[in-house]
Amino acid sequence: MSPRGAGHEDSPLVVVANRLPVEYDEETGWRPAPGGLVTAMESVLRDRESLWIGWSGRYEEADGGPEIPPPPTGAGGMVLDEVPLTRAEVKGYYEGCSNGAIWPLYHDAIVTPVYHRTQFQTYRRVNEKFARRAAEVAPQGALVWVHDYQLQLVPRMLRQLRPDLRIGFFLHIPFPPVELFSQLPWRRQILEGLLGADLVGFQTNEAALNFLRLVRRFLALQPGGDRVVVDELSGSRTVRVEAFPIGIRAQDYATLADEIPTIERAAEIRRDLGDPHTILLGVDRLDYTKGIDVRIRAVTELFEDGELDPESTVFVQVATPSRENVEEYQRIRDDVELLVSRANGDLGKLGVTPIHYLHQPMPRAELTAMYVAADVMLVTPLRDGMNLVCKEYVACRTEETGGLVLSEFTGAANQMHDAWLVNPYDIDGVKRSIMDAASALPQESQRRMTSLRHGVFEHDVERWAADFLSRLQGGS
Ligand code: ADQ
Repeated sequence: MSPRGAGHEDSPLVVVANRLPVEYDEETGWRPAPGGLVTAMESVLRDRESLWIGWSGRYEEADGGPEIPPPPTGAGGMVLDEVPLTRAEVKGYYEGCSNGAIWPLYHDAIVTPVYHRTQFQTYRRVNEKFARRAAEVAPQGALVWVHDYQLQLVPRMLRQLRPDLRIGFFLHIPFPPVELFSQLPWRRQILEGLLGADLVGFQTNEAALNFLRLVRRFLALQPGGDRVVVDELSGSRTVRVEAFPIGIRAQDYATLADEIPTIERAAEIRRDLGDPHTILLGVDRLDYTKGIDVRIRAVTELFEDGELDPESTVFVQVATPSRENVEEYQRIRDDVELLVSRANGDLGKLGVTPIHYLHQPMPRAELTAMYVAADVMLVTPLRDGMNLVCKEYVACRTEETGGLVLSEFTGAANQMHDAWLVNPYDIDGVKRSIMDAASALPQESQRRMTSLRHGVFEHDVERWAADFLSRLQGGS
């Protein structure tokens, strides 16, 4: 890999993502949108000509709607460019095709994907909108970085409109094996769409290998190593396919964790919870892929078996509301809330609540104080592209204490060998690992945490972005 930032400062950069890094609120106007992508991109967008194309979260009205100012300028002077979407487009493209079909299929079909032809037509139309917009505004010879599963057709569409651009695509979620992907009625279109890029990036090597196998199987191409040669009217073109595991701004988390108000807030959280000996913590978007139910079941059984004592251990689960218009998300919310209230009803006493459940987004500072307060972090997804929460926890453990229980089925598990790794389908195994992490000797916890922290700081998000862009620019 080339050194950070080297070799790609000169070309203008265009980011194409489903969402802009800002959203419009009728009362407060434009405000920063939640989400890690913008923080991830900030450092590479600083000091270079850049443009971000995405949807703002507001719906386009048939009559033009109320007068709303254009999005403000983003971090580092980045220009924000809004792709307007109608309510029907968001329903078909985002809620339907992206989150009802592609998201579950790419996550091991944990819930059954639902394929609707009309929703795919909307997906294609919206991808065309994004591609046309990028083609209109991208400076000559720019680098264009397209993000995620909502926009898999964009690379090819954009190449047809603007062959002068260098196009990169990064998938933030898993990419499934042949046996699963083959279900997709639009498998050819998606593979061809992605191959429109010069560089296709995944979170893990397994995902990249899955893609290469699929290209061989369904497009009859013969990848050589991480390269696929595609024949086009204008001649042949080489596409690179590689893993770029995403990281976090580790130093920012560590700095915030060490600030006095954070330390005081962490102590206050512990007091508010009744000064327990052990705090177990889960933090996720409320999504059926995250295995929130798995860890609630495991912890509940440990309380029932008497291995954990509700007088001295509490479990706090923070869940951000997510995709609330999609039916499966309403169902997982009900399931989780039923499990929590049953456990508390059966195991609690007046003044003793074994499981604290917060269904709300949380400011970064509060989340950091939670990470500082927690003795054991539970991250048990059934499948996850990477998972940033486990990296955030580790970055915040500046005293090198605490334990991480981590699902083998996260991208992060490939890097974080010193976590207590678990198969989330094996509840007894999860229970054992929770107990091992909670009762580990201080030297053992510290050995593991030191090693985990080293990895998280070494592979931070700046490095991720710089590596991707350097490769896109043509670095070897
Ligand atoms: P997500 O599925 O959203 O990301 P994750 O990587 O864990 O999952 O990121 C979640 C982010 O939301 C974290 O930064 C976390 O701090 C934040 N968050 C969670 N709960 C919160 C709360 N209650 N309040 C405020 N913030 C909260 C997708 C993929 C992942 C991949 C990332 C990045 O599914 O596999 O790691 O993109 O590529």
